[in-house]
Amino acid sequence: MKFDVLTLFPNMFDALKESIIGRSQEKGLLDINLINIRDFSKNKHKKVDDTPYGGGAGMVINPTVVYDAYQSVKTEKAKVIYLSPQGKVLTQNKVQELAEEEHIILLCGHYEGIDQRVIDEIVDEEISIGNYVLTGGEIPAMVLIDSVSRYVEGVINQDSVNEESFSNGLLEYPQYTRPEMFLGRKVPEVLLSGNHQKIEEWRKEQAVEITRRKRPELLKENNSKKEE
Ligand code: 9D3
Repeated sequence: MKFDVLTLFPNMFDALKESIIGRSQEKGLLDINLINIRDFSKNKHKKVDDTPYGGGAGMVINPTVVYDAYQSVKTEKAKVIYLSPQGKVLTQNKVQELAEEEHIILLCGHYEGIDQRVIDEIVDEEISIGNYVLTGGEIPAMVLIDSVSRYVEGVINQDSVNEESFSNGLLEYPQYTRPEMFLGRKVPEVLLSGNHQKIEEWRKEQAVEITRRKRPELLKENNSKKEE
C-alpha cells in the first residue's frame, strides 16, 4: 500500500521508521513517501504562506505550492485525504475501509490553514482524529497510517487480527509473564494449570469484567462494536 504525505514538517514522520511500520516498509509491504510542500515554492526564500485576503490574524498556505506538490505524486486511483479538525472523526470502520485503497495521498492541515480553493480542487475526504486541538495534521496522518497499515496483509501477525475480531468489542484480558511472583503478587493459578479450555474461559470472563468496570458503554446491546 502506498501513502504519499504532503507536509511542511517531513521530519516529524521519523517515528514511522520504528517498530512494525518501519519493518513493514523495509519488507516492501508499505511505501510511505514524504513530500515537503516547501520544495515546491518558487519563491527565492522558499516562502509558502501569505496574509489572508479580508484581513485577520495569522497566515494562509498558498494554493499553488500545495497543488504542485500534489501534482508530483497524484495517480488516477489515488484517494486524497485532508487531515483537518473539521473532518469526520476517524473510526475503526473507516480505518478498515481505507485499508482497501491502493494509494492514499495525505494532506496535512496546519494551524495557519490552507487556501480553500486547492482543498476544493483536490480533496476527496476530510478526516479528524478526535475532538481536541492539535498543532497540525502530521500526528493525525501518522495515526491514520498506523491504524490502516495494521490491515495490510503481512504487517501484523494474522493471529492478532483474528483475536481482535474474536474479542468482539471487549477490552483485552490481562497478560502475565515471568516471574511467577512479583512484589508479592502471584500469577493467577489458572494460567499455570495447562488446562487450555479453562484458560480460555477465564480470559473471556476477565475481558467481560474489565470491560464492565472500565468501559461499560461497550457492553450496551445497541453498540455495534466497531462504531463509536
Ligand atoms: C480556529 C482556526 N484554526 C486555527 C487558526 C483552527 C485550527 C486549525 C488547525 C486548529 C488546529 C489546527 C491543527 N490541527 C489539525 O490540523 C488537525 C487536527 C486536530 O487539531 N485535532 C484532531 N484531528 C486533527 S486532523 C488535523
